Amino acid sequence: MDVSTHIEAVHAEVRRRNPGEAEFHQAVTEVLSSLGPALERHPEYVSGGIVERLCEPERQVAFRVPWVDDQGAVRVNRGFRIEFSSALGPYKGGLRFHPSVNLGIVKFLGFEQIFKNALTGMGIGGGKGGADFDPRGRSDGEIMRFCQSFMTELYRHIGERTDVPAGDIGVGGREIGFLFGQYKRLTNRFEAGVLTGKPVAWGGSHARTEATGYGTVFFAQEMLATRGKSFDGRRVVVSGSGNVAVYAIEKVQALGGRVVACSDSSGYVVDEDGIDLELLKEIKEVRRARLSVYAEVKPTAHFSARGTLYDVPCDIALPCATQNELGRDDAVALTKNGVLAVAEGANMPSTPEAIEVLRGAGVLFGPGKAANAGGVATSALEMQQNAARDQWTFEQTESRLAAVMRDIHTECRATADTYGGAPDDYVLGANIAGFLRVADAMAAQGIV
Ligand code: NDP
Ligand code: 2IT
Repeated sequence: MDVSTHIEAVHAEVRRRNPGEAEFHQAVTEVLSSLGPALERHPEYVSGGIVERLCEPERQVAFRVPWVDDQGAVRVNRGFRIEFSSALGPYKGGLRFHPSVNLGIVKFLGFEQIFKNALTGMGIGGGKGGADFDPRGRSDGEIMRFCQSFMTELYRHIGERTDVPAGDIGVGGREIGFLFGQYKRLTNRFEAGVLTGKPVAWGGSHARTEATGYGTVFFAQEMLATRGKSFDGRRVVVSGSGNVAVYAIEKVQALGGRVVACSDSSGYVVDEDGIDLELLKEIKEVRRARLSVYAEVKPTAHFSARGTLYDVPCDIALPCATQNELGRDDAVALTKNGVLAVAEGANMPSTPEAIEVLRGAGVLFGPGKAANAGGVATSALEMQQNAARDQWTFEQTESRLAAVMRDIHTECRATADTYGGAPDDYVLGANIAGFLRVADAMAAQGIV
């Protein structure tokens, strides 16, 4: 069978077998559309059924999560853990708590995670999980009871050598603490390496909190450097105002850029003075309030509940909120305003149509599985420190993160070049480089 027929057959089977899972289809389509040149050179991957096997998760767990709210009412959510690929190491990937979570969302995230984790070069497989639980407006007690109930099922599926969850949307240090406490109670083991993103005081790694946002900026910095440019003096917009966005903003500012806009699900703020990061952290992380409060407090800022922050003129855009938040019209607005680079801090934030517009206009485009790999890479560094019962300094850890991001950038370019793309085709480079690492391991491990 020729390669394109093979890819189309796998694609058709994925659509048939996973009906209605639009985001999963989108993630698979994006990867498969890059793999032709790799499969042409490696016919053994076609005969070995590598791509078919990669598109089917090794294991999918879905479970009931019952809990009691502060009024005494019984609530029921659905929890998931998709253990997608263990070719390179224990399943690894975050947990997302958001009302939009469903099987298709968790599978798209788990699928992306396989290639992202492979790109880090760090011996971690791919997985993802979460629940359709909405943490917004919930008390600490409710969050704790939910996390305990979630872990009461999840604990039997995870372990430091089996599957190592971490945070994602709606899951940060507070939730990881509650999840870890319940795991420890159920197993009677202080197994530090079973979760990453732990607080620094009891097994966490320095710089893990910052890692995804910092890493995205490091990746963008590398892309800009290939054209003799940098963040210094540049206007930047960063979507979202959660973990990834906040630390992306921090690093952009440290590199001399001016972040003029950020957002949350209720709208966006423009502050021509540059976003006041301490104020933003106070509002989002301490008060857990809406972003509109920022503009109520800061006279130079205004909040808009309509439209999109991609209309704000900028040199660099860092989408750090959620999937499919940057559409075709946003990409057109960005290119009209002369954007130089877009690096994805979020997972799959740009639609395929948006990517086409950006790449067509010659904009540097860093896809999430390369640009946001710094978070999971630093999780792998956390696992390493846990295994050695050691803790590195912030500086040591950050310099390891910076090196990983540089290496991923170099590998994406070299791979794109080797497989017939332009060196700045980071989509082709990331997909093929990640795929080859996983495919080699799968081929060596037999049909499992
Ligand atoms: P947080 O929960 O800390 O922040 C999420 C941010 O995105 C919030 O500002 C939130 O707004 C906004 N947001 C979430 N859902 C939507 C939506 N449907 N529409 C508009 N805005 C939305 O999550 P993270 O910062 O950790 O994650 C952000 C992205 O980065 C996700 O795509 C995640 O998968 C990805 N990522 C995260 C990593 C990590 O280490 N945490 C690693 C790699 C990727 P609001 O507060 O109003 O809900
Ligand atoms: O999407 C991601 O890479 C994450 N949410 C982080 C995963 C991890 O295991 O640190």
